[in-house]
Amino acid sequence: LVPIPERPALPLIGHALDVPSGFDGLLYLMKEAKELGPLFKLKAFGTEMTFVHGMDLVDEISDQSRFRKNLHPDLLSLRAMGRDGLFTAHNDEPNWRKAHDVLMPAFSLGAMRDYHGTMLKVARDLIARWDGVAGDGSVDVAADMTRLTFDTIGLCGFEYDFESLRGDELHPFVVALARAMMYVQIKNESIPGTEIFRWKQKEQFEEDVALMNELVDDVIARRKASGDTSTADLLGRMLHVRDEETGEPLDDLNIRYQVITFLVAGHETTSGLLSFALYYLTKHPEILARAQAEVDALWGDTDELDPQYADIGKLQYIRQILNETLRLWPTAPGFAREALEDTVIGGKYAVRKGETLMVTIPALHREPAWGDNVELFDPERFTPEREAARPAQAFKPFGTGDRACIGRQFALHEATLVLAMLVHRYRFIDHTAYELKVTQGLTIKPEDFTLKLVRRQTDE
Ligand code: MNH
Repeated sequence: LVPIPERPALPLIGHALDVPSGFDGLLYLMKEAKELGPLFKLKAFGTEMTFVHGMDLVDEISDQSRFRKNLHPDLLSLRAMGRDGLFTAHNDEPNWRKAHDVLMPAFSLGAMRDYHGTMLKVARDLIARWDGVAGDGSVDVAADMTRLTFDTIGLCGFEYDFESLRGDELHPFVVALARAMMYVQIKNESIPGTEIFRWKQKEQFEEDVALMNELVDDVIARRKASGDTSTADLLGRMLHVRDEETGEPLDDLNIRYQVITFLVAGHETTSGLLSFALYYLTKHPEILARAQAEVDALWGDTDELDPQYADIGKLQYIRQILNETLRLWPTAPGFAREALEDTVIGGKYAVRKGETLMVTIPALHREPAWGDNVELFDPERFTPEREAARPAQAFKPFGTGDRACIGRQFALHEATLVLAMLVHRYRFIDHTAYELKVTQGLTIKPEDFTLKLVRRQTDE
């Protein structure tokens, strides 16, 4: 046995002074990953955490017979909002299995057929908004992508229209959610016990959570009162599909937390993915040209697009662009695992039962299996041949095991549709000569990334 590598640490404070906050913290972890080997340990104020990114180790701790999801401190803070919703449920909480079984069919590849029309409607709202700016002002990419993904999950999941794309004011729920997420993030990065100095923010957080709960409870109550028992959307399934094991549907309180979970998990990550993808396309004209050639071949030179469900599977190169974007900047950059029993990993590192093993996904995605030029944006890495030749565990943007992302198909269908439509309709003008700057909350996205747009179709 050998100790897990770590830098020399100060007493009590540990490495806390070395680790910057926000996105610089992630860059720091990626740098340490390169220097310290396949895993390393950081300590701060009496707690310690092991970060893992070596491909073989990640593969080993993905083994469901020895390891499972770990609720790391950030997820525990998020539990104040998500409780026993899918994302923040403890592994042994009965509502996890129940909700997982009830909801899985609603996230299968085939189920995307039901959401396609709604996703398309919201994509058209975005295009109407961008058409109004094209040839003139600029758009804030990440902000508009967030509006898009939020409206999409609201409508597809619960037939609730947040109308974020059609107005300029954000819905109070969206404002409350963004502020609550910020609070959770600041809390996570602070010295334990210092919340007491942020009592005002804590009060605001409690108000925000109450507002979100009330709105969601109201949506649930109105659906129940309507007498509509269809199981076509997520809310319908949660209210009316009985779980096989217990013979019961989910209870109302749990449905509240599932709805909040989907609103949180279903928008930030996908909007970050779309924003990074547009960033890379703007910086790689030859890749953008290939993407345009793909959508033009499928749809022709019309400004009256009517993308079909079946088209999404044909957009192979757009999908490669999205995968390569998720390789470089997986928008949920970490997930954590824990051992079921005290054990040894990599044949030599002792690991205690239950301790947090945090997978630094961007570091995994830059392992030697990816070749020599890992920082290069190259969608060719995701041709079917190259994918088949590479170990599957080299790419884990959606986590692993039974707690992996349930919304993966949903995110990819939505992102493929929207990116294809945008690439088909606009040229992107990098009017600020943008240099990538990333903000990190629980997810990452490009900050202050604005584009000017020019319509490609000449028939206007
Ligand atoms: Mn998603 C879990 C990444 C889109 C709903 N998601 C996860 C995990 C990762 C992840 C990583 C595993 C976390 C962990 O192990 O602690 N998710 C993404 C990314 C995108 C994404 C990179 C988009 C790109 N996720 C979505 C969408 C939805 C969604 C869209 C819903 C519509 N995700 C979830 C839920 C879970 C999850 C719910 C928790 C699943 C479970 O534990 O059962």
